[in-house]
Parts: sequence; C-alpha cells; structure tokens
Amino acid sequence: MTSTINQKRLLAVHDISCFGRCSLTVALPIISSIGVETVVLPTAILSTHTGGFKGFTYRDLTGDLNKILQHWDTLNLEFDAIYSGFLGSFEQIDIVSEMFKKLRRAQSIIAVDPVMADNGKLYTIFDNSFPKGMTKLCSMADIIMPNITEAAFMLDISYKEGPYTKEYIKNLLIKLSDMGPSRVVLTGVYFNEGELGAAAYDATTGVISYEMSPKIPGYYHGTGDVFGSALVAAVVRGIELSKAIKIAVDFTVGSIMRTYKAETDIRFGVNFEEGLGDFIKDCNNKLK
Ligand code: PXL
Repeated sequence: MTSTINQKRLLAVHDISCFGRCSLTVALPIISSIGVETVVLPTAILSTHTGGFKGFTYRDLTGDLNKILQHWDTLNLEFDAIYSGFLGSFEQIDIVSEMFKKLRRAQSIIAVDPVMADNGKLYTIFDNSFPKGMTKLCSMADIIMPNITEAAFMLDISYKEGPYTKEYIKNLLIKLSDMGPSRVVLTGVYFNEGELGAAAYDATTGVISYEMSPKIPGYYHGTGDVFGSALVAAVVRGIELSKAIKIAVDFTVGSIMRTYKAETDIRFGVNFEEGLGDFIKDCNNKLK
C-alpha cells in the first residue's frame, strides 16, 4: 500500500523524550509541516532527554519494535524514506538494520543520524562498543549526519577541537562517504571561533558545500534533531542537498536565537515552533 499519489511517506525511528524538545517530539512536527506523512517507530520513552536532567525515567521499547514491524508486514506499507536517530542499544541497531534491508526500495532514502556523542565524548548511557554498531548502520544509509565527535568515533580517529581547516573537513566527509553513504552532512563545523555550521558532500556529484552562521553562545539541547529533521524533510521533498542544508541551518539558527533571547534553560530545547512558518515558506520557494 503506497501513500497518496504524490505525498511522501517517511518513517521516523527515534525515542520519545516527553519533555525537552528532541527526537520524535521534534521530528514529527517539523517533517509533517512540509506535507510529508510521518510514521513513527518509538525506540524508548523517557521523561526527559538525557542531557542535563537528573532522575529521568527510561522505558526501553526494544521488545515492541519487532512486534510493530510484524503487524506492519500485514499492511504492506511502503516508505519513501526512513530516518533513524537515537537508538538505545546494540539490539535496536540490529533491528533497525534488518528493517532497512527489508523495507528499502530502489527510490527510498535511508537517513541515519548516529546520535551517540558530542564534544569529544560518548553520551554516558553508551559504552565504547556502541560506535561500531552505529558505523555499521551508517554504512547502509544514503545520507548520514554525524557531528564531528561522532565522525571521529566512526572513523576511529581521535577527536580534534576546532577551528578546523577546509582540508580537514573535506577529508572527514570523503572518508565517511567511503563507508557507504553517498551523501554526508557534518554538523558542528567551524573555520573560526565566531561561526558554526554544517558541511555537506554529495559523492554522486562530487560537490562539497558549507553553510556557516554566526555562533550563538550556549549549548542548546535537541538542535541536532531540529537540524536533522529539517534537512531530511527538505531532501525527501526533492530539494537538492546544498539547498537543504541552507534551509536546515537557517531554521536551526533561528530557533536557537529565539531561545537565547528568551533566556530559556538550555536543557529545555529550542523554540523551533515559531519558525515553522518560515521553514515552510523556504521549502516552498525552493520547490517552485
Ligand atoms: O537529541 C539527541 C537525543 C535524543 N534522545 C535522547 C537524548 C538525546 C541527546 O542527549 O538524550 C534520549
């Protein structure tokens, strides 16, 4: 059963962090906002994300994933894209990689955000073997969007703090693409202290593009998911990668700026909601 004639259907595989604006609570509204049907496969339910809150609850849904997928088998669902993010265990990585093999069609886009690390460190809930699993998953993807720390873990090189050189970033992009994905988007890129942005490599065209923006002070949670969701949504709608990263950077930076001005607690995620109108307009302008 395919989706309605022109509407794209995407499957988002992330956790639900009830409070804190990341993963599914971000992916679902952003991707839906530009007309993409967004089906969800929740990997876990947490009271909040794990970034800075004490005492959060964690209900692992590994045992439910295969049951949900088995039921979907009876419906013959087809997806134009699958977008995975936070996965809580090796077992979940295995289930998702099996799902990629089973559900992928010639035209479908598999996008993986290997959420596991930042600022040179693995998130505390993961052990040192986790990056191997994420590397395997990324090798099956068409698009991956690691930050520089995740890239270093996957390439098994030591993490290097910026500012970076274009040569260094280009080398990371190409090595990551050599693992399998034809399109690589690297976040947390900067060439001087006053800026921050993303770099993208499309191996099918050989084009490398950069999208930089002035750096806003503070480290805001969930921004990787805001960026990733906007990027994947734009690409699934048919917007070319270099244009999609501009749209996604603008949307993310606008969300951070609104949150910074409001002096919101950095753990509470960013105010992307009030930027959705402009995001929809930006996408529509590129689709004209
Ligand atoms: O935003 C990435 C993310 C998603 N889900 C959970 C997290 C994090 C980052 O910390 O803790 C549960």
